[in-house]
Parts: sequence; C-alpha cells; structure tokens
Amino acid sequence: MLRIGVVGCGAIGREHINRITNRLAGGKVVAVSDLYVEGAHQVGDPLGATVYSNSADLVNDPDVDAIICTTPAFAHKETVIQALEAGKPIFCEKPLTTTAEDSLELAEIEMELGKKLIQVGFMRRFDESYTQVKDLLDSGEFGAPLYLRCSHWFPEVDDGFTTEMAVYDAAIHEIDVIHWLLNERYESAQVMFPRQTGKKNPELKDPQIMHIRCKSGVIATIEVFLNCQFGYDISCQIVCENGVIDLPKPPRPLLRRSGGQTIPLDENWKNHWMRAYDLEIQQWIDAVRAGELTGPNAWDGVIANVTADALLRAQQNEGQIEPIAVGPRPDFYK
Ligand code: ISE
Repeated sequence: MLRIGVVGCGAIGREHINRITNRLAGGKVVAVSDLYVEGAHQVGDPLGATVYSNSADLVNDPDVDAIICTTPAFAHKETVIQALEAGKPIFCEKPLTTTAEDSLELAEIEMELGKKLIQVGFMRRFDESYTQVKDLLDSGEFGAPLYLRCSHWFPEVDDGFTTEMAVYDAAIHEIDVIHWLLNERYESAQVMFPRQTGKKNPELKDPQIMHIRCKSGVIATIEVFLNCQFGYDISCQIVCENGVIDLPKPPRPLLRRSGGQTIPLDENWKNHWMRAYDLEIQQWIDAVRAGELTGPNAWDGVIANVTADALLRAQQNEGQIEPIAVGPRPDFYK
C-alpha cells in the first residue's frame, strides 16, 4: 500500500484525498498538511491521518512514501524541492511553478539526482475524450493538423482570479495538451482582448484570445472566457488536411421537458474531469509502486511554464508576437 502525504487541503486536495480513500486502489492517505491547520484536521482526523501545519514535516515523516502537492501554485516549488531532497516521489498539481525559471531549476535538481520523482497534474492527458482524439491524430488518417480552435469557458470566477491566472491556472491545460496531442514544439505566442464582458471583476481581462504557433506552422487558438455565465465547457477542434476532429463532450443525459430538449453542462471542473482525475491519480499510484513514473514530467512542466511566460508577456503587449524559447527535451526526460 502506498502511504501518501497530501500537502494542501483546499478544493483539489480534498478531491484527491476523497478519490484515494474511496475510489482508487493501492494508496492510503496517512498524512495531510495545511497552513490553515484547522482545515487539515477537518480532512485528516476522520482518516486517522497525521496532521501537520507545514509541508517539511509531512515530507520528512518516515511513514510517508510519496507526496501529492495541492497548494496554491506559488507554493509548489518549496514542497517539490523538499520532496526531491527527501528522495520521495511527488505529484505536483499544475502548474509545476509559476515561472519558467523556477520550473527549470526543479528539472535541473531532478536531473542532478538522476531519478525522475516529479509528475505534474496535467490531467487532460488521462481524459478519455482527449485520448480518443490523440489516437485519431496518431493514426495518420486525417493527415497533417493545420490549426486548432480551443475554448475554455468557465461560468464565473471570484475576484481573486487574475488576468495572469487565465494563463497559468486555466489555459495551462491547453498549453500542455496541445503539444502532447500534436507532438509539436512551440514557436510563438500572441494575446488579443476582444470586447470585454461587463459581468466580471473590472481588474480582470475577460475574455482573452490566445494564439500559439507551433514550429510546423500549426496555429492553436485558445479562447478563455472565465465569466461566460452558462456553464463549464471545454472544446477542442482540430482541422486537418483530410478532415476535422472535435473533442467529444462528456456523456450527459438528453433532457426533454416543457416542449424542449437540453443537454446539461457541468457547473465546474470537479465533476467535468472526475474520471480523468481518477485515472490520473490511479496511474500515478501504480507507477510509484512500480518504481517508474510515466506521466507528465518536470520537462512538460518547463514547456508549460516557458509558454505561459510568453503568453504573460503577450498579455502585456497585446497583439505583439512573443517567442517561446524552450530548448529540445533533454534525453533524461525522453
Ligand atoms: C482549475 O484549477 C483546473 O485545473 C480546471 O481544470 C481548469 O478548467 C480551471 O480553469 C482551473 O481553475
């Protein structure tokens, strides 16, 4: 049984604790930590888990074999370094860090260690809709992809959600999944702000239209609209030489009533990606127990952060094309 310590007992931390405890196999949450220690007790005490107010004590607990980091992104680096220093595998929720520089530092430490210990929470790679799309692309039947149209629509976000978070908290998923789908390196980024919705925090740029050009010339457009009001909806359409592939929507009931018919949208990301998260964390547990990580690694985190940094620069210089300068994948991360 893999003895897991969870650092961060907020929304996604509680989700992972719940899935490990009630749905997945091979793992047990034996320790939890949070700076808000009362919150850690709320989730840890019913499990009989050891409760800490800091990550270092949890990481170095001899009864903890592996760590899941679900703190806010700005705090990821500290916990990942602690895990690397302890030689323990760590699943770090996305993004790996909030800057390319910090993610590169973690990759360099890991390469120095000579063992892959980091997996990054790019869960769309485990989503069965995306794996179907990847299989179709990899089949070659559709020919070369030419351009992608993606949308990341959120019903509403609170006032703490910033223009920058639209990149490194929301679109970071498209940033990762697009280069995974296409097996492509990125070349440049551009951001445009269309007419802004009135239904938002005045400080937030919303919606945003992000363009990423790949080395092959493929252009991916990502529409991020965080206060769309109508529901949580993710789309990805890939236009290829021989046809078009649309990301399947998650199976939801067709409802007929009052003379009409509707297919309900999800209210948020938790239930939208429930199965993908389950598959992702189960794969991580199995991989750690087998002694070899196979999921998104620190270099995928570096690619995402370098690209995100370019998009952040592009936000500051609307319409300007910003280079995405990430080197080739080191052999260590092949
Ligand atoms: C959230 O943290 C997630 O990871 C969701 O998948 C994403 O859609 C949302 O924008 C993020 O805030």
